[in-house]
Amino acid sequence: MKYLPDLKRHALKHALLYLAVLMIWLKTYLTHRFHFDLPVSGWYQELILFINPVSSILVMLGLSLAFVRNRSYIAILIVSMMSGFLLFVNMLYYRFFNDFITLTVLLRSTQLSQLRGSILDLLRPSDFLVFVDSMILFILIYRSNRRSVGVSRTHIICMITCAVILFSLNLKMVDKIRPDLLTRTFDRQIVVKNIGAFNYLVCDTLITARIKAKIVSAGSKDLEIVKTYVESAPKDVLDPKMYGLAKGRNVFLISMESVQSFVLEKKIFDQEITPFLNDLIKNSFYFDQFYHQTGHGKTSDAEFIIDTMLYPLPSGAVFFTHSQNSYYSLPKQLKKNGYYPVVLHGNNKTFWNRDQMYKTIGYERFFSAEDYNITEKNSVGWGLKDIPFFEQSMDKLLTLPQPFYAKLITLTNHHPFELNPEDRLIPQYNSKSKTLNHYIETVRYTDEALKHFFKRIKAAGLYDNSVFILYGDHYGISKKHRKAMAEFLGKEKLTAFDHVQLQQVPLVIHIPGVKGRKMSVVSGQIDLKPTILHLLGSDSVQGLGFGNDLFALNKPQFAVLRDGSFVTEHYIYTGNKCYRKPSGEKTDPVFCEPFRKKQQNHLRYSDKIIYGDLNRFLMHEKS
Ligand code: GP9
Ligand code: MN
Repeated sequence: MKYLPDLKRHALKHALLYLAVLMIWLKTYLTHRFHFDLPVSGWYQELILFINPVSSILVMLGLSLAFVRNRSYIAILIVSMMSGFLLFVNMLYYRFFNDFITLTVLLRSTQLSQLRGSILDLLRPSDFLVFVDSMILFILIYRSNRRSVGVSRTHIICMITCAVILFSLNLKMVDKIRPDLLTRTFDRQIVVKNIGAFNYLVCDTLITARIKAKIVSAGSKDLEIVKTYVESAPKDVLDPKMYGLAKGRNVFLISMESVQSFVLEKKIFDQEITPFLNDLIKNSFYFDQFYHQTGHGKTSDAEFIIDTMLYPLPSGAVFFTHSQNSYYSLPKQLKKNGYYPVVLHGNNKTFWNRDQMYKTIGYERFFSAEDYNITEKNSVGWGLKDIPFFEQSMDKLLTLPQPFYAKLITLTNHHPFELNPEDRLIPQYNSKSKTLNHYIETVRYTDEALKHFFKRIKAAGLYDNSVFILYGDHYGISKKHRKAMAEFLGKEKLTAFDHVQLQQVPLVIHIPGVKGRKMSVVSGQIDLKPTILHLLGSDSVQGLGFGNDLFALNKPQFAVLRDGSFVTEHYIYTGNKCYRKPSGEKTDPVFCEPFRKKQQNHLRYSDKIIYGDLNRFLMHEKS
């Protein structure tokens, strides 16, 4: 009780500081809630959104007070104005780009200057409310005769400590619904929703600084090492029957969400899971030993591998971490050959940082969620269903200059594999894993969507002059479901060997007018860039990379997975053990040894190219 008067005196003395915290907090929350379109559902997410601004506000105030301790009121005013400015710019930026500001964007003038042109159109009177607290504070400070109340070092330490505790609490709460949010960043919208725009700006700046430091420390000597290695590999001996076979045709590159090879040519209750694909592969080049090589970046990793002929990173999504690097990419090279490269995908454009990375990689246009008519009726699970996605994509494709290189990314067959009753086209499988049972249904739906799409393409007269490349992006059924998978595959149990084999995803290259055949060649997504370029009649593959033309007469039977496992014609290496194919028996590691060096070099040098942004030196050499 005897502390009460002390507390009261303390509160009165620091009233302005508390008032500032409250006002900045409130305006930040309200801006996040009502100006950004953040998908908040349920009280828990609402609570996270409400509390997440406090830690960053305390840090800003603490630091500002530490710098101008004898002018504490001015320090408070500066923070209030600065937070208002950041919110203001973020609101305008969000309205224009549907995305949040990062330091890279703030420092790179191109995007902000785009904004400058339409600033008047974007402004709303309510935007200025973010400066009301600064005005109130200014009046209060002006009216009082003082410019400062003593803020001790202890106060400042207390504020920063509170901020750290609050931020940790914030992350703990988020971890319950989004594990590894920061290390496995996949969507800026979701990160901002969970930690707030200020914290995001700081985290992104720190991560970017660490990445930049690595890039700066890399030199052209590193490039020489990698170059020597890559150039020492045997050159592709091209198959003259395949080279230029699809020259001048439009390219449809279709990413089939989570489709693994085990569903193809397979029946349940006497019904095919992928009837359309099963028919298509009869008239196509079908690669039945093709592996996905993705890591944390899942779909985006697959896209990265195909477009750059580099491996994704051992941790994090390269689409997020290295979207500012220089890349020799498939879209850029195709553009030089007169192609128009585009991407079509019915999800948010910020997901996997696609909006930024696609610019870097050289796409001319990205049709994302905002370009599609997405309603509750035509959506399920992650968003727009595959059939309406393909249907709406058709109208967009017809407006494109030809020849085009169009990547279409499907979505319905995404975990947790939800489907509306009317889209269930196969009886439900009856394993103990609900996930596997639902997966089979959604794969069947995606197969149907592909059938419709091909029909529409034929009707639009686009079919004959096109080439179609369909690939599974990564696994959909994780190790967790191994019991049900073993039962599905008619095995007693699944071994590490089987697990690697389950990383096979379908690759179908369909060239209308060409019969095609089954291609049993051990290969991976990394091989697609040279394959596509050669099919289109481009003989040089620009940039350093690790793939080989799938039709090359000397194609090495080799695929490296991102976890370090690898597959050769006769062996599989995983978890430091060597297995013989096809039996899966463990065998002497000496058999795998000759390929192990190659696997290590591939991953090590690919990482080196990305971490050191080595292509910039190569581009410099060439210019
Ligand atoms: C999201 C879609 C799915 O846009 O590509 O992403 P995933 O989780 O499979 O990487
Ligand atoms: Mn995916």
